Amino acid sequence: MGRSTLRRVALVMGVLNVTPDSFSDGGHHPTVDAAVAHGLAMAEQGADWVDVGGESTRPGAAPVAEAEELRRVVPVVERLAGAGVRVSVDTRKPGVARAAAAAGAGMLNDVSASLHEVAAELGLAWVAMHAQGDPRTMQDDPHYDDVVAEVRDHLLACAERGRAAGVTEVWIDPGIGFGKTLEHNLALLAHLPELVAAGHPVLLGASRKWFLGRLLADSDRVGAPVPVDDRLEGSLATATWAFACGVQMVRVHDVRAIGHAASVVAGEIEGVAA
Ligand code: HH2
Repeated sequence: MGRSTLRRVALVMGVLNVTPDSFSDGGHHPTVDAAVAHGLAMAEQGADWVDVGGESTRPGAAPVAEAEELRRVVPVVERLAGAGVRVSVDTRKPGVARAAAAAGAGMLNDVSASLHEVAAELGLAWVAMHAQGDPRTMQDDPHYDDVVAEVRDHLLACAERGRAAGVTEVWIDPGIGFGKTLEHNLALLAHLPELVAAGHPVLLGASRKWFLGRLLADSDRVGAPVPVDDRLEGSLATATWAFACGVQMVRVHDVRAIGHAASVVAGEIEGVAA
């Protein structure tokens, strides 16, 4: 009997927020043990990376002190990396990036797109994400003349800075929901192929975000956005679209379902043995 293996050519990053207030999984993992168990479960379900964050960057979120972010993040990174999981750290603080790298993280997910020198010094892959403004106020009145061109140009400039600083693996991310209206998010999604064509691997984080709640509510003809735990179809649709556009990794909460979608849209059969 022939045997073949399905290999995914698009990657899945599982979200692990060790925070009390993240918009989707805030407070879900109140202890190190609970967070580690969820990270291991996501790896088991097929997450290629587990992204550990200790500071919410949802709209309106207040900043977290470095000591508190370290306390939340480092033990979880250490245990997951020790178990062989590829760990990314979602932080805007050089000190947290350094401690996470020492604990075994291999990627710096940087929503401030400013830590290229730290990533280079630590030998970490670096995700440069676009954001307009600070989480506390970024959704007050976001404005662009041409959101697609401005986001792309900003990310290309960041990527060049990263390369010049010596980062060997630079990812770019349009930052869905970070200082963007529903229309801005949809324009960025519609033009993903142009971002992919810019020549750097693209990461997309649309999972369970507010704009999906809004679109799903419109589809259901109800007023209030669909609740955060009920946005799977939207997360699946955006991930599938992203893979079809050539996006190389999606950052998601629902790892198993999105991994299945990745296998269908971006799977490759290899190794057919006799
Ligand atoms: N979105 C969030 C956090 N980090 N990183 C990247 N690269 N891209 C994203 O789109 C992105 C991100 C926000 O989502 P989440 O972590 O689920 O929530 P919170 O910020 O409330 O912790």
